Amino acid sequence: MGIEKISDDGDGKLEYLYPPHLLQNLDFNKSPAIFKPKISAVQPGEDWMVVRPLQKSDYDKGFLQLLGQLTNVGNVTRKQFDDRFNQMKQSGGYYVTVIEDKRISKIIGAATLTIEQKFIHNCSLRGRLEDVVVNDTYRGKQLGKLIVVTVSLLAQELGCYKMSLDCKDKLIKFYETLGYKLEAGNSNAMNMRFDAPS
Ligand code: 16G
Repeated sequence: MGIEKISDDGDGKLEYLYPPHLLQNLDFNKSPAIFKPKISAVQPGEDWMVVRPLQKSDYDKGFLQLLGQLTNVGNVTRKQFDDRFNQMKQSGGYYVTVIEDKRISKIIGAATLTIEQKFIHNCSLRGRLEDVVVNDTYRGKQLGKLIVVTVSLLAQELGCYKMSLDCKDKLIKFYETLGYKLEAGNSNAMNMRFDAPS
C-alpha cells in the first residue's frame, strides 16, 4: 500500500474557509425548489460529487477557471489567492461553497453567501448570493439548483432576515423557481462601475 497523504495538511491546503458541519443539517424540504430526483448538500446524487466549503487547494482544482465562466477573473497568483482566502476567513461572513468532481479533482460548481451585519431589523443579518457558476458540461445534474439552494438555506440557518441577488435578466425565471422574487416597486439592481467597462 502506498503512503496515505490525505490527512497530512501541514501547509493548510485542506483547511476549510468555514466549518463544513454547517452544510450537514440543511433541511432541503424548506426550499420551494423541486429536485427530481431528490438530492441535497449531503447527498448530491452521485458518490463522486461533494458539496463543501472552499479550500486553498481549490486553486489547483480549477476554481478560478470556473469563475472565469462567469466574468473576468484576471491572473490571480497562488499568493493572492491564499491571502484573499485568509482575509475572508479572518473577517468572517464569507461562505464560498463549491461542488467537486472527486474523480478528477475539479471544481464544477460554486456559489458564495456573503453576510452583512445590520443595525436595522433589530441588528439583523442580510445575505447576498454571489458568484454562482456551474460547469455546463454537467448539465442535467441539477447542480445550479443544488448550489444555490445550499447557500440560501445556509443563510436562513445563520439567521439572515433576507437573501438578495442580482443576475442577468434571462436567469430571473430560474431564481424564481428557487424562491427568489422580484418585489413590486423594489426590483431594481443598480450599479456604479469603477472598473474599466468590459
Ligand atoms: C452576477 C453574479 C454576481 C457576480 C456578477 C459578476 C449571481 C447571482 N450574480 O451578477 O454575483 O459578482 O455577476 O459580474 O451569481 P460583473 O463582473 O459584471 O460584476
